[in-house]
Amino acid sequence: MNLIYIFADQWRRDAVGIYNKEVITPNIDTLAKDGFVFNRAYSTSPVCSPHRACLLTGKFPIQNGVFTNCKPGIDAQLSEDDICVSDVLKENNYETGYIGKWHLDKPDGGDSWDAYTPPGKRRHGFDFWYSYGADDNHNTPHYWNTEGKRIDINQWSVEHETDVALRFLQNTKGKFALFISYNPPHSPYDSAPYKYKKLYDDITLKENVIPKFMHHTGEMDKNLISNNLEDTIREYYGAVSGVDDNIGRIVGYLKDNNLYDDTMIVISSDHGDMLGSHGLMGKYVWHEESIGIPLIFSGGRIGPNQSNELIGSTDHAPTLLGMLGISVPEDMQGKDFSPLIRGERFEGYKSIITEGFPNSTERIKSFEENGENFLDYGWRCVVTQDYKLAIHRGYSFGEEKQVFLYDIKNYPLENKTIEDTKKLEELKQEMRYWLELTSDGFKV
Ligand SMILES: [Ca+2]
Repeated sequence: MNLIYIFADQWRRDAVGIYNKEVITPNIDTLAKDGFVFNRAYSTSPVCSPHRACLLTGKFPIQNGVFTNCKPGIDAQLSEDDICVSDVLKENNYETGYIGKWHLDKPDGGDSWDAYTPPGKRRHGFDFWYSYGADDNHNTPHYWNTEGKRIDINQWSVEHETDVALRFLQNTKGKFALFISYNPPHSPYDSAPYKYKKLYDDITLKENVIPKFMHHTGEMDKNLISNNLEDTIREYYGAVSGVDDNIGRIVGYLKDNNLYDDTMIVISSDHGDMLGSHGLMGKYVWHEESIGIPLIFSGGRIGPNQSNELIGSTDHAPTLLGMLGISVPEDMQGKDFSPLIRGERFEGYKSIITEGFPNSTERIKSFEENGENFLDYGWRCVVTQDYKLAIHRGYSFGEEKQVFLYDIKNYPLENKTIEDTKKLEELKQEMRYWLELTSDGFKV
């Protein structure tokens, strides 16, 4: 079976038509209807590079070393030595390809977050390469190709990357595994073609929206200074509809060329976007809008079915390999959910963990100057079917510890916390389980 893994950046779970009728995603809705839908997929560390490293290595941030975004001054990047799902696919004779945002290498210097990933080990088994590090100019994107040559383009990145993906598919000779990493609907929100934004008229704001528009890490949101939230959400949903339209082109190609039944198509994202909920924008926080992501397995004669099992970022790689009948490397920490997708006996998780760490050189320094390991701080959150516990020990040294216990079954908008000593202790115990498993020095 072939694999096409498509993920879009900053695309929250409830910005998909199957969860929110206001969002127009007919192609994804059809994949979902025919395929296997995870209703409770979570980003294990809801920010670009950490999710991506978890996705490819099947390991948690403390194990793979990517605790925050790869950016100037931060010592974090995907290790050459970690075995990624793509290394395993190449070893198993797949024609491998990566298109779009990578964001797993240290920047080349200066203020830019962008990075060139040279051919060789840093590409982790991906032979066909059409990618860049981090850059949000969605209408003037650039890429480095297989040979390492830089290419500059004047076209919406999602359309262009789909053109490149279709060319990849036309040129494949054997079984293939293609990863497509779209940057939109990531901000700046106003960059998708107008034909998509104009699909949206009245927008319903979620009841937990508070017009403050900060990032959880403390910065004001730059994208909202000259804009209003309704218009921003129109643009965000428009970008999602544009992603859907282009996913439709790929599915159409597979169907027209009798490849659909032999190709597993996975649709997902790296994390969500708060879009004003709880007064926040962006991600890097434990609320559902930030950590909840779409996850759909379709094509390849998969489904139809859906599940409320809890699944995290580290589980994608083992599950992809399981679905393709390839054994999972022993050091991948995630779980293979393929038995569940195939309808076989399966035992899921009682809870999953999601994590955020101090994210700037100044903040990291504040811990080091006080003899503390910064990786023991930030926040951890465990989610069960009905409850959520978040403990925040601060992004800088000396911040007061905060504890938030939510009843997400009865108050899914998380606009109130509950007090329940027994439940709190039960979830703390779950958190301790994950901290021990991941050799995490965070104190509950
Ligand atoms: Ca991201």
